[in-house]
Amino acid sequence: MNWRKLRVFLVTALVLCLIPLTRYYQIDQPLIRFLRGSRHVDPLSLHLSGEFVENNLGTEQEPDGSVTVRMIAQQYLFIPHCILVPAGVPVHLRITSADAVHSLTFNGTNYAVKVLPGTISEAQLQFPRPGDYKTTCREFCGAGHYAMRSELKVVPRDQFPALQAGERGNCAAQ
Ligand SMILES: [Cu+2]
Repeated sequence: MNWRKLRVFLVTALVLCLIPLTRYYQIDQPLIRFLRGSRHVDPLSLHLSGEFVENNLGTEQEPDGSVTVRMIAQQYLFIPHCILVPAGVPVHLRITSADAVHSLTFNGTNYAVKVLPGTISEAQLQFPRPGDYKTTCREFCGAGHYAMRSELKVVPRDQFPALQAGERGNCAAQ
């Protein structure tokens, strides 16, 4: 094989490798899915099955006193729209996107969580004092990006367990 042929071969091989990369979201990748493990979710079926179905979203009390918050970010809202957590306890946030890349930020804090479709973003948060925080999307995600806001309500720690299970999930009832 002479150098010219080798060069043509290498360029062709490179181009053939680049095509699948540009079609990243259109191919099924069993190996990547396997390596990603449990953090992988299908953005198209979030509302149908799995961890992010509607009645599983919001705040859940864990046996050790901490809470887990599950959310979905989508153009142009966060679900649930208003979340409720107790003050001074660890908050495990699990959030995924139904469409574009978003970024959930809690105004007045340093917390910012990048949210990507196809994977679960996890963050450990803690809010020392009761209060209301505005949450906004800080990643330009489309025409309605600037309206993508929601709320976080931090209630006193002893008040939270007294709430009914249905009232803990989000602050719509408050
Ligand atoms: Cu957004």
